Amino acid sequence: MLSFKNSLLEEWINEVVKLCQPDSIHLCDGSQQEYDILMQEMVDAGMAISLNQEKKPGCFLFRSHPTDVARVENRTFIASKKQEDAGPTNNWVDPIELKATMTKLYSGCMKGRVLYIIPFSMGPIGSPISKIGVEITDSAYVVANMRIMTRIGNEVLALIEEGWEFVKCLHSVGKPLEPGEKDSTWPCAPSIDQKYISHFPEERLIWSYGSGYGGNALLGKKCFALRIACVQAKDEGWLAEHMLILKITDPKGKIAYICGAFPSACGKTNLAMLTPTVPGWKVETIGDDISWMKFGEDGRLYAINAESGFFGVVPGTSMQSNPAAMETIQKNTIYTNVGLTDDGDVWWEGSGIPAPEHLIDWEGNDWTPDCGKTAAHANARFTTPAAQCPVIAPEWEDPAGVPVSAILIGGRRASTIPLVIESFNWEHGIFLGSIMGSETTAAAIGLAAGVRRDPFAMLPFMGYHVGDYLQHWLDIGKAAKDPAKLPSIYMVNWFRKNEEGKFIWPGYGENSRVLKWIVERAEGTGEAVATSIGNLPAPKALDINGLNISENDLEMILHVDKEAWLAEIDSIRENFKSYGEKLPPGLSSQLESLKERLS
Ligand code: O2Y
Ligand code: MN
Repeated sequence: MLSFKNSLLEEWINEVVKLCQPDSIHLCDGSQQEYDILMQEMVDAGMAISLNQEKKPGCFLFRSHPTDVARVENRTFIASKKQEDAGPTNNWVDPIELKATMTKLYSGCMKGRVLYIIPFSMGPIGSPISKIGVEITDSAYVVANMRIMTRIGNEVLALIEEGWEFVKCLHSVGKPLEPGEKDSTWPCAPSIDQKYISHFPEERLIWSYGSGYGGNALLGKKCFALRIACVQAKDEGWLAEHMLILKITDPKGKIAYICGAFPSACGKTNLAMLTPTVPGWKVETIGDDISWMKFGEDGRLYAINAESGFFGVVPGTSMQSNPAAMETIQKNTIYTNVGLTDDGDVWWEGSGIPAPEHLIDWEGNDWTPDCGKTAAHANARFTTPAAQCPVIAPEWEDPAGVPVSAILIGGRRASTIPLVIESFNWEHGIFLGSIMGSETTAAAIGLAAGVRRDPFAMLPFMGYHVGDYLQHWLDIGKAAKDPAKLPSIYMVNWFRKNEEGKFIWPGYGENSRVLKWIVERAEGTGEAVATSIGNLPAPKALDINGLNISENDLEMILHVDKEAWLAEIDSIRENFKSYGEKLPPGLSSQLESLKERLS
C-alpha cells in the first residue's frame, strides 16, 4: 500500500495497483538523474538507441511497432453519461459498459512490469491557468516523453498533497509479461480493436490501453489538455484550444500575441517558429499546439502554452521549412521512427540533407535510396524541450499568460477561401471557426461537398457535443467585460491552388505578410474592404514588396468567388443539420446573414 496525504490520490493509486498487478512501483521525482537512469535501462534492454553523442548529444532513437504509429481516432471514445452529450462527431460508448470491458483488459495487465506514477502540470506549475494530472503508466518511454512535454515530479506532487485537484490518467501498453518472458522493443496490444483511448468527461478521467504512441499514450497532451480540459473550460468559463501561440514584434518594437487553430498537418509548428521575410518584423514562439485562455482582470484573454515541449512531425522538417525546429532538435531529443545512419545519426525524408547510401529504416531494416520505401515513417516524431528553441519568447512560461490580440483559424482549401478574411465581430468569427475545414482528396478538384468541416481544428479533440462547444465560444464573447478587448478572429488559407493545381501563395516565412496586415488592423492602421464574407485586405494593404506573385494570382486569392460561396452555404447547411437541436441559433442566423449578403 502506498500512502499519500491526499486521500483521493492514495485510494486511486492503490485501486490501480490492485487491478493492474505490476511487479514494482516507481513514483517519478522528475529529476535529470531519474531520466538518465530510465534512458540507460531502455538502451540496455534494446528499446532505445543512444545516438552519436558528438552529433546529437543527449538524443535517442526509438522504433515503434509497425501497427502502433499514430493517434487512433476510431479507437478514441467519449464516454459521457448521456450519448447526446458526446454529440455527432465523437465515438460514444456507455461509460459503464466501457469500464467493464476495460477493467477486464486492465486486470493483471502490468504483470512483469514497473508501474510509474507521474504527477504532472499542464502549464507553468502553480499558474492560475494551469491544471494538474497524474498519469499512471507501465511505459518508461511515456515517462521520458512526459518529462519533456509537461512539468513532472516532486513540485507537482507537493501541490496535489496540498489538495489541488488532479485529472486521473491511466495508461497501459497492454502487454503483460509471463515470468521469464523477454519483452519486445515496443510492447503494445496485438490488434487495433484491443486499443482504447477513453475519456470519462464528468469524472475528469482518462483510460488508455493498448498503444504506446504519442497522443494515445502521453495523456497530458490530446486526452487531458484538449478532450478533458475543454469540458473543464466550458464548466469554468475559459477556453482549452488546439492552437499555437506566437509573439510578433513590429519594427518599432510593438508586441502582439496571436493564437492559431489549424488541423493536424497544416504547418502549425512551422508557423509558430516562422522566420518573417518582411524586414524588421520578428516572430517568437510561445507554443505550437495547445493554448489555454482565461480572462484577466483587465478583461483581455490571456493564453498559456499548456505544454513544455514539442512533439513534432519529423519528415519535412528542414533548414528551409523550419530552421528553429532544426536547431531545437540537435540535442536532448527523443526521435521516434526515423532512419538511423551508419554513423549513429538520424535521417528523414524532406530533411534537405542528401540521402545516405545506406541506413537502417524506422522498421529496423537495411535501407538504400532505391529500395522503394521511406526511411522514416510519415508520422515519425521528435520530442524536444521548448526551452531549447532558439526563437522561444522569454515570457513563454509566464504564469499570467500573454494577452491575445488575434486568433487565426485555417484549413487546407484549394478554392473558395481567400488568403485572409477578418471577421466582422466575435459572433461572425465563431461562425468562421465553425465552418473551417480541409478538402478531402475527392474535393481537391474543387467540389465543396468534399470539405471535412473541422471547427476550430478541434474535431478529433472535442470532449463534448460540437454544438455545445460552439455555443461556449459564443458565451465567452457574451462574458467579456469589454467586447472591444476580445481578440479579432481571422480565417486564413495558405493552400489556394491555381488551375494547374499549384499552390499560389508561397507560405512559410511569407505568411508574415498576412500577420503584418493582421497586426496593423489591430493597431488601427491596416486598411480593409468590407465584403459579403468579411473584411479583406484593401488593394495595396498587403505588403507584397519583394514577393514574386502576379497581379492575377493576388487578385485570385483576395477575391470573393460568389458562386463558390453559394455552394459553400449549401454544404455548411448540411453540416449544421448534423448538430440537431444543439446548433447554436447564433450560428444559423450568421449563415442566413451570409446568404443575404451574397445575394
Ligand atoms: O500521432 C500522434 O500520436 C501525434 S498527433 C499530434 C502530435 C503533436 C501535435 N499535434 C498532433 C495532432 O494530431 O494534432
Ligand atoms: Mn495538434
